[in-house]
Amino acid sequence: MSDLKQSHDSVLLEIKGHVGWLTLNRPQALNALNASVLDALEAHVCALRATEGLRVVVLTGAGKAFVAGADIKAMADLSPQSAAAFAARGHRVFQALSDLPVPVLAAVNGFCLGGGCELALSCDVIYASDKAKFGQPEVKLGLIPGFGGTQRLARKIGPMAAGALLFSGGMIDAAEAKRLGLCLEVYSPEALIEAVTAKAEEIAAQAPLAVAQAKALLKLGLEAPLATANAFEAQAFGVIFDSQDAKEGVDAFINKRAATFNGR
Ligand code: DAK
Repeated sequence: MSDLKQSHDSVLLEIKGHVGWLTLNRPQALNALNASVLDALEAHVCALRATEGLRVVVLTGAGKAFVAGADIKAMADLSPQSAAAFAARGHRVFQALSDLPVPVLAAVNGFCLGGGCELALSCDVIYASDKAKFGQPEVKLGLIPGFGGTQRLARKIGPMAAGALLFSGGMIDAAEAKRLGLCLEVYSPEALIEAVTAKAEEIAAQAPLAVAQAKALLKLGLEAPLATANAFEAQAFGVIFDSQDAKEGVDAFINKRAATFNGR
């Protein structure tokens, strides 16, 4: 895959090898989510879905924030109908990101609040810098989360810890987020991107069909009864077992050589 850069100004997309990098790019507003950010994100997610050879996506923020929430100034004058439409739009874009067939990693470089926390929660794995601050401060504004926070947070860290964050609107640091399972690893700000690049490349080196199937089954299993999800796993195992990459991986192991996967 060749390297490629695309810009919709408020969100940048760069393809580096098999990895798609999305960078929220409104640092002057701490990358707050307005309609144009959602539009740009949606356009890039759509482009990523159609990108051949894509194996991983990483989402991060420019400047000192990942995303400091929905754009409070832009939201101030919305009618209830427009507010509901804005929330539905965010849900659709976040779901499209979450539904990408490749793993999506969040590299949370700073403030990760409200809609920003909800955006990170739409990713498969969250890594953070030790400067990151997480929270759902909506109740401080007289609001509730509008992009899935009341649902995805509890699924990620359990209803009690989620409730503590949702009811207080308080911020927690990256160490506390890690303790609660809201991020997986914490790095120094200087080390974050290098570390997440290494994680992304590690994933990109694995058999793409198997990785995609593992993601799909993981997500299915969060919604479906265990017996149903296990039945899907057994079925998918048979399909993957017949792939060229499975033959290559097993042959490489037996012959003590490195496997080369081609996604077929
Ligand atoms: N929206 C708009 N502008 C923001 C912003 C935000 N969420 N966060 C920061 N900014 C802007 C600041 O206003 C400031 O702009 P200027 O004054 O320079 O023009 C600039 O970014 C730099 O911010 P600060 O000067 O405040 O930076 P500090 O380091 O001093 O403070 C901070 C950082 C993150 C603690 C502070 O900026 C802050 O408290 N930000 C707001 C955090 C927050 O409450 N976020 C919103 C969470 S609620 C819904 C849809 C979605 C949602 C709800 C409903 N419906 C459709 C109804 C979700 C809502 C949320 O996300």
